[in-house]
Amino acid sequence: MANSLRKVVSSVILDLDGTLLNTDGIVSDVLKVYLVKYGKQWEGKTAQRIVGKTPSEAAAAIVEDYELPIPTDTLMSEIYPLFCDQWGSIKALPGANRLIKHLRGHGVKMALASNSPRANIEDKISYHPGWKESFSVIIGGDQVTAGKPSPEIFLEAAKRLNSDPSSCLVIEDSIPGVMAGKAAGIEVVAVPSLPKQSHLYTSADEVINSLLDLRPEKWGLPPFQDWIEGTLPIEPWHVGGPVIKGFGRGSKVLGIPTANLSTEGYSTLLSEHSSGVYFGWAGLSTRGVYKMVMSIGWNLYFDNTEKTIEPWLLHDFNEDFYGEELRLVIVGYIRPEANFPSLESLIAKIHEDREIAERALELPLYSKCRDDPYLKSALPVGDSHL
Ligand code: ADP
Ligand code: RBF
Ligand code: MG
Repeated sequence: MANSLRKVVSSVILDLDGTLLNTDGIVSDVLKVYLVKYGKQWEGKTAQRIVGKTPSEAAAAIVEDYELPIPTDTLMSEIYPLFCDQWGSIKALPGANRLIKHLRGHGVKMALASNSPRANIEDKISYHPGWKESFSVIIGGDQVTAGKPSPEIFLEAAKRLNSDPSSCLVIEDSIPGVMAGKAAGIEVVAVPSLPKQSHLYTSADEVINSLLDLRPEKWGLPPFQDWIEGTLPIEPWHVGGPVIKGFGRGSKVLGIPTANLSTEGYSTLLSEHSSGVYFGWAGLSTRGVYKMVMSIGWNLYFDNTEKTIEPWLLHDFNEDFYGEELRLVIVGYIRPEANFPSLESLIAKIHEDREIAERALELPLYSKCRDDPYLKSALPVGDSHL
């Protein structure tokens, strides 16, 4: 926090795309298809140039980057219907529903302030039950004279909430959004939507990895009550496939083997989950069901180029099991992925994670998921002694 005299926040102003909604996936899906028409190929790095911009600024950046032979207006009118078709399939980001429910339940005033046009905001949130009613103020980029990074949209939101900027908190994923919030004199928590970007967010009061890591009490807001013994229960999700050779450094470098799955089949699933340390149950087709702790992400210490899942099965196998079907039921979250200064500190932290997971998985809330049929279906028929 910028100063030690803590201000008490009474209102929260949220950005929509990239903060509450996983819009980035849709943007790249649409552009991938659209650019083919002009004989161009979508490059992931363009995402960095358009995140947080107004539609016309984003369109101008695309025309420039891909040297398209059309004016910005043409691009906008051609691409708009493609976006409209996608709005129903934009998923809420991890922790978004939880945060909205929490703040609403505690009577914290909430505004939505987005660079996208008001009508589009309404369309997008209409697919998410309870969202529209939770915001007493909604402002689109077309309702102010200048979008973010201008502070105007946040100042207007604060005004309509009847709150002084000093008693507001802005939550934003983009750099223009963070700049706008700071220029408005508001404290800003940044949740970067693009990976490995946190060093660019120096003007934010705090940078967190995902909404799951927000600690409202740091801002004088009511704390979440759902953490249990160092873990956060999540809606269980499944992933599985044959165990493949990964990076080969788990057992060798860390003394902690991690059973890799091929990322090919589940890159979309992975993009829907924040990087970080999770835990749950692992079923191995010819063996049984085991406790499991894992990392999702780029494993910053090793700086992978791909987001991976690396589950450590909490059992001594004394052998490899490549090719075997592995099923995971992920039930809880422990912490964000961190960049450790030394191998020793990384290893120590992973062992702490293991202890937290081992203990938590005894709680009825988590232990009942051991019976998930998804795990059983990977096991040999009639194997009931497990
Ligand atoms: P790689 O990722 O290249 O497979 P690792 O050094 O990470 O190499 O070792 C992981 C492999 O070790 C797994 O694929 C599995 O076959 C084996 N293994 C043995 N014990 C475990 C365990 N407890 N958890 C995960 N994998 C294990
Ligand atoms: N790697 C990191 O760089 N940062 C982490 O915070 C991190 N947390 C991990 C937590 C668990 C429970 C496990 C099993 C691994 C974690 N790793 C982390 C990844 C570790 O570096 C990974 O096992 C190697 O990449 C081996 O391939
Ligand atoms: Mg591995």
